Amino acid sequence: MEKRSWAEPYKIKMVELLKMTTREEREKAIIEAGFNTFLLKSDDVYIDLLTDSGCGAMSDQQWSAIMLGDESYAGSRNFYHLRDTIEEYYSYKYTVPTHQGRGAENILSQIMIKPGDFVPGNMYFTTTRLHQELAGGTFVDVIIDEAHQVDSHHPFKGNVDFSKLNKLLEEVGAENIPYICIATCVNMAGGQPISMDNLKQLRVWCDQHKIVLVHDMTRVAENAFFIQQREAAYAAKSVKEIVYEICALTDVATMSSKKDAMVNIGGFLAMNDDKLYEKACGLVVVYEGLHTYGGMAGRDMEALAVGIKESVQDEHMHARIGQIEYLGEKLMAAGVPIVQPIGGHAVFLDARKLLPHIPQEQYPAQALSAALYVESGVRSMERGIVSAGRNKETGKNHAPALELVRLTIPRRVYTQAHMDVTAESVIRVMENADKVKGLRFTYEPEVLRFFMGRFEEVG
Ligand code: P61
Repeated sequence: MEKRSWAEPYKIKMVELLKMTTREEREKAIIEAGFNTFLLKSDDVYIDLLTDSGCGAMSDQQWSAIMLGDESYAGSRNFYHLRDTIEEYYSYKYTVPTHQGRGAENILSQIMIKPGDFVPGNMYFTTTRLHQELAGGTFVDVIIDEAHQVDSHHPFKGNVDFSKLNKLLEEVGAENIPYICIATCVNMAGGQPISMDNLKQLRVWCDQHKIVLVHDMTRVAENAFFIQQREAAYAAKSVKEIVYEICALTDVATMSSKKDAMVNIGGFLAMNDDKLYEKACGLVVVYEGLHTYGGMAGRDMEALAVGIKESVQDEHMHARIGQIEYLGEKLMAAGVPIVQPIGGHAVFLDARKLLPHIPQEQYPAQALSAALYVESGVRSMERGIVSAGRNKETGKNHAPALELVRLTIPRRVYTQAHMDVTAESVIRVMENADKVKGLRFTYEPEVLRFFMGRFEEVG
């Protein structure tokens, strides 16, 4: 009975057939892909846990919305529906659509950051930090220490450490901090939430120092669910109410709609300040498209408006997080080291513990991710030293404490049996861990090297 408690609040109407491959085929494919799962062809993948981005299953309501696309160049009715939905569900008054999250990050960074600025945040995210750096800023990590510890059971590892934030303020002054960027359900920490209490304190801090509070709301509904489960004052509130309250505490939002909101493509920048909106409109026409479509088709804006409504339903979120916990608990029961508590969008394997014989400079998480693919056709993503890249000043590798492999669960796509197969595959790799070899770069791109970098085995 317990196992079924998170059963999905939907049934399957259409399926996509998967190709099964042999071990020999996968060994060949991973060498051709330079031991980088981003470079595999999806046809060679059985269970695709690379990401939860843009690969969720849309509902019949969303597919119907696609047929209501108004593809007028200017003033599409789908834009107005989307704008009103964002205000209703997320509180933000002005919306600038973008092709995806990083489009919004680009515009925001260019408008708000001047060279020499510092931008604090609750752990780095790859594209977010890069856009801050391209605008001349420096990212500063102000997340609590527990977020960097795999074994810490802190219920809100996404929280901000105010001593770190105040130290930065003293060192550089409020005039050099254009904003603080807070992610809900922090991706690189393992999908870990920030508490409402911490966010409220942050609101006070921002008001005190007149610093803008930016919200990376890519996974806000997942964060809201954890607040409902873990923060006593919110136990009786709906995910929808909590989502609204989180957003209303912040000034500006960047969104990759490809995650929580379950569309295949899309994003937006949203805000309440009319001056900022004016500036954003000035830039969106340069990089994305007219301010009433940004980088999106009318049909995609319509599907997004529907996706937003579906994403905040309690029963949806219960099943969503339930599935991730199911996989995580199965792995823990078999002794597989994973990030605790189990997070919002993925289960994160601890590559340091799984492959203690591979030093971090030989990219253990990259090697583990490749080995898991060869074992069973399950595709995962490295989230360790390769993803962290190099320090922009010194050129040295960032060496993060977290050396992880992310098993990311797309929304409404895979079944419990797929989770079982995934767990069995990870366990088999763990049993043969000593056979996994370290890697070295054969091609290292200058930025976001994890996307297209290539490797070979060491020794
Ligand atoms: C992901 F390997 N995430 O998790 P865009 N903020 C946050 C995200 O999670 C995010 C973006 C902004 C992806 C896709 C991806 O290093 C990587 O719509 C919290 O992807 O532009 C995206 O939104 C950017 C995978 C992005 C990566 C960067 O799989």
